[in-house]
Amino acid sequence: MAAVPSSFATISQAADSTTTKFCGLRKSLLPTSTGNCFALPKIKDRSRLNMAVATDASRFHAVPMAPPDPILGVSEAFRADTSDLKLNLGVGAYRTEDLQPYVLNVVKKAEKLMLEKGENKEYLPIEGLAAFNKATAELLLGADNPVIKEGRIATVQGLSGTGSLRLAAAFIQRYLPGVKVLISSPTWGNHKNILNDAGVPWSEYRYFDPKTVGLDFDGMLADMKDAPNGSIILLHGCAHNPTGIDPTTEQWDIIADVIQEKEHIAFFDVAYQGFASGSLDEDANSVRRFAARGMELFVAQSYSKNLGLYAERIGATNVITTSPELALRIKSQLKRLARPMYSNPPVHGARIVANVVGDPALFDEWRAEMQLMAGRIKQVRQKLYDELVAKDKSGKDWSFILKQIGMFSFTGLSQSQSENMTNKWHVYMTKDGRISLAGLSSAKCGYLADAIIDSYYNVQ
Ligand code: PLA
Repeated sequence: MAAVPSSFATISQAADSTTTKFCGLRKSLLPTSTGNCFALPKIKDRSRLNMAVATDASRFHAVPMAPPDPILGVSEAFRADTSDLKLNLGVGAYRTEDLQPYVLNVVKKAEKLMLEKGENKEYLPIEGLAAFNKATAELLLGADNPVIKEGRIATVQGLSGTGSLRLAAAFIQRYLPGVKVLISSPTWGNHKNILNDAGVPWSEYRYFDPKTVGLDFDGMLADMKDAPNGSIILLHGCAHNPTGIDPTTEQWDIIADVIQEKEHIAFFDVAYQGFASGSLDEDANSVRRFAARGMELFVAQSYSKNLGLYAERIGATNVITTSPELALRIKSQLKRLARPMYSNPPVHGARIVANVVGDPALFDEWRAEMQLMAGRIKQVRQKLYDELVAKDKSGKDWSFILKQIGMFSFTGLSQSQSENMTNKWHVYMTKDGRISLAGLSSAKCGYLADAIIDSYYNVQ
């Protein structure tokens, strides 16, 4: 393969992180609004200081109340509702047909093995558990992928998808300063928070077309072409959240063409591998096609959904680059960024993943359980569609629900309609009209269809 110039060519091997000098905040990164920071009161003379102490003893009195999180705040509101009818379709968390949380059998088996082995609780290295890092890269790319064989990947265990995205964002902020990340409109809301907090500039590319309830492919390509050369394009590897609309394989290839022409870097968020189609390999198709072209990539992975390890916070940051030597340098810098943020990652989830992926029998069982979960979601998707078509006599085309992929359905309900779903029907969902089908049972599909039809036709 011809030598490809790397976007990371100027990165040097990290020195021991304890000797790193950090020069302080750049002025441009200091918070400018009071929305998510607090301002210390300006106290000019001592009498005012005394009064301030007397009336409000806290130095934090200017801290404003933050709004509830648009997704996790929904679960808080759900917990507070005492109605028997209540249904939590907010957060994307898999429930059984009885609407109970589900711990995978393979996870229980792996944990039993771990207990029997009497594993210790020593610190992991900064980059995480070696067996996990190997397993996660292989799961993403396939074990015999040239990227792995040639050592062109830097993998660091992360704090699930969110933490792994955040680490990649910190790397971008430090080594590609000022480079803009383009995110889809709409996208998972936390992408914006992550980039904002990392001090990474971003803008949006068109993605969803409300008219066709499908992909605005031309708009997406046009916005990528319009972006400054060398931008970073954040893509959902599969099961786009919140729309449930993924590009086709042909469209992925065209997206890759544009990214290469423009010397952009693709940044994949892979939070649902195996959950979209039920197949780990199929759901990694987008990333693998890009990697096969020799493109440099960021990939954040999560095991929250596909292994049901939500609270274990296990995932990975991967950077695919052009040479093994550069991969080592990049990894050293990822470690240097991780050390002052959280020092080293938690071990439990990493051991579960390493055990499940590393044991052929457990691995097969995992795949079967994943297909079961993905299959149940497909079933309720179909049932919801059937109920809507049977109950809605207006002839509205609800088939978009069947075309969407993954955990969610993007219903097209407006904010006030979504509020009606919650206030009148006790159906908890995000205000952008997204419902998590992973939190729906077949038994509740009829009730949900009634709620959607009422909200759609009776609320402006
Ligand atoms: N990326 C995307 C696209 C996601 O949807 C989520 C989770 C994550 C990353 C991060 O998940 P993790 O940190 O748990 O690995 N989105 C959820 C939960 C399921 C959430 O908002 O935190 C959602 O309901 O959208």
